[in-house]
Amino acid sequence: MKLNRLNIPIDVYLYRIISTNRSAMKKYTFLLLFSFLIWGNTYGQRENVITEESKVPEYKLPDALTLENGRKVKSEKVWFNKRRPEILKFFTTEIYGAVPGELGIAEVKVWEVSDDALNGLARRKQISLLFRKNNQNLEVNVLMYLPKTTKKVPVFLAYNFTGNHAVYNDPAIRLTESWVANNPSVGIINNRVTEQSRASADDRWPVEEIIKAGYGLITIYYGDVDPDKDDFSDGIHPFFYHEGQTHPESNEWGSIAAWAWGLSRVMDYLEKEPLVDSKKVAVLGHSRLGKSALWAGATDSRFAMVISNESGCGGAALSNRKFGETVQIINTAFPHWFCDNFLQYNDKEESLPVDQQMLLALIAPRPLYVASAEGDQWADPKGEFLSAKYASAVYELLGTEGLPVKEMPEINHPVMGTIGYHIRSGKHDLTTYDWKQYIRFADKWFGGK
Ligand code: GTR
Repeated sequence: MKLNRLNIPIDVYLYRIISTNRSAMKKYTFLLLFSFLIWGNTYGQRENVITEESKVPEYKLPDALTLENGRKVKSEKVWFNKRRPEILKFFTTEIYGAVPGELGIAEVKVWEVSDDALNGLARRKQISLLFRKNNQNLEVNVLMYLPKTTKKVPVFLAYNFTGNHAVYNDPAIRLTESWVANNPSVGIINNRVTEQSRASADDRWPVEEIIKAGYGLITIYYGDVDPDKDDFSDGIHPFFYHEGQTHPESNEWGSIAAWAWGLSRVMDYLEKEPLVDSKKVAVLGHSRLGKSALWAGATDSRFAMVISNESGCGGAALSNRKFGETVQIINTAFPHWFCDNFLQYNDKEESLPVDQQMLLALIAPRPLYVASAEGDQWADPKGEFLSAKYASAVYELLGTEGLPVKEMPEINHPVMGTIGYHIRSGKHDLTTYDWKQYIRFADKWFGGK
């Protein structure tokens, strides 16, 4: 991904133009590209993006272990019965948005099962989960690579960004037919993928290593559930509209909550899948999909482990530090990710009664891994670390260690308690180094092969 000198992905700026004004984009491509590059480079100064630690404002974090009525939480019972529901309610109605109803899987279509994937090393299974309501249909394609054993296997469940066919060089993987953001360099044209798109993201998915370590990989394209554009007429949202409605209510779900909902529906399926140990599902996501994985872990305790890879603002990073991407910036660039109520907190992070350490605390006492990258200052690595550190108070109350260190570890020195953390060298990405740590973490908590 191309970055400017503030490490702000340029796709943030181009994204909105591509998705909202495609004909203008075609006509003025070069002019737009040029002006947006300039904009990207000066954005930091114009918007006062904080990129130095000395500029971080003083802040006082809301306390996960103090009830709204001011009393301290001192027992597991008060945490689970009172405080956790308070926090969950706030995140639900003011940040990510509530799912407006229930909708189960109408049908599971099995496309194929093969025992001969990865040169005989793995099983491959491709299915679709079909959702139906009021003449509307949604198809979520699930790709599974599983170790060949007679036992049910632990798995990593993760969304991919451009379609299942992009994760591995395997001609048997079905090409997605969903809308995908244009990227001619990997053959995505007119929002449709082509043969050229195969394996275009395979550097993010070390499938063979995952299988050899004894884990399955289950992946879905996030756009199957909700295409990533500021358009609430497609994806899962319209399934729940009352007559005449075209947009969720201000306390109802944005796209992150929709993607988290999709992960839970895959979990519904996995509970019935004989090849998978549904008690050992680690939900993982990178960046915006890391935000979704965290929200899925917070709202659905069936996920036994949660892994946030560089999820940043609205994910693991503390909002009150206002370092790198802020609430205002994210709500402006991606107005569809959160619920509309969240707009009230633009540039008013200090008025939030929660911060993101409390999102992490909702996952306690389940194992949680937060990862940062040195070159990803936009996501505020220190804010991600501090969030994991402060969430530990809840883990400790629940009788488990949380993060095993108090200071931020050195680059490429992972630490692993019930909460794991690393900051690696390199840029904003999901790398084999990251996966190696997640496999070690899963070995620690799921018991290895
Ligand atoms: C960026 C956005 C981040 C992060 C990232 C990604 O453009 O500012 O919050 O989610 O996208 O998903 O790659």
